[in-house]
Amino acid sequence: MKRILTFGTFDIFHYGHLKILERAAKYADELIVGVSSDDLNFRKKGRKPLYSQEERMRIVKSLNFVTDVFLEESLELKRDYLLFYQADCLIMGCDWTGKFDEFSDICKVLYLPRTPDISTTELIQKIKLL
Ligand code: C2G
Repeated sequence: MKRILTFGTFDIFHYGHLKILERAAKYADELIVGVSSDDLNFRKKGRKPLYSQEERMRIVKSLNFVTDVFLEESLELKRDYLLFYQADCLIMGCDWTGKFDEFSDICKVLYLPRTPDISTTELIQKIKLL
C-alpha cells in the first residue's frame, strides 16, 4: 500500500490544483492532502486566502481520489506530518523543486510539472480587470 502526502493552499480551487492532485493520486493507494491554514498563509504571503481553511478543506476532501485532508499549520512541521501519516512519498509541484529534498531520508520526494498559465494570483488579477 502506497500512501502519498501533498500540501497546498488550494485557494480559489482551479484546474491546476485539480491536475496535480489527480496526477499525485495515480501514484497512490491513499492520497492525503495537507491544506495550509489561514494563519500559515498570512505568515507566508501577507494575506489570508479568499476561501477559508474550512472551505478549502471541504473542497479538496470532496474529490473522490483524495483519501483524507488535514490542516497544515506550519511549514516547519512537514517532517512531523510525513512521519505521523507514515508517508511513502511526498509529491509537490515543480515550483517547489529541491525545497523538500531533506525529507528523502524518510520517504520518496517527487516534484511534478505545474499546469501552465493558471494560478490563484493570476485569477485574482484577471477578475480585477473584468
Ligand atoms: N499547482 C500546479 N499548477 C498550477 C498551480 C499550482 O501544479 N498552475 C500546484 C502547486 O505546485 C502545488 C499545489 O498545486 O503543489 C498547490 O498550490 P498552491 O495552492 O499554490 O499551494 P502553495 O501556496 O504553493 O502551498 O507546504 C507547502 C505549501 O502548503 C504549498
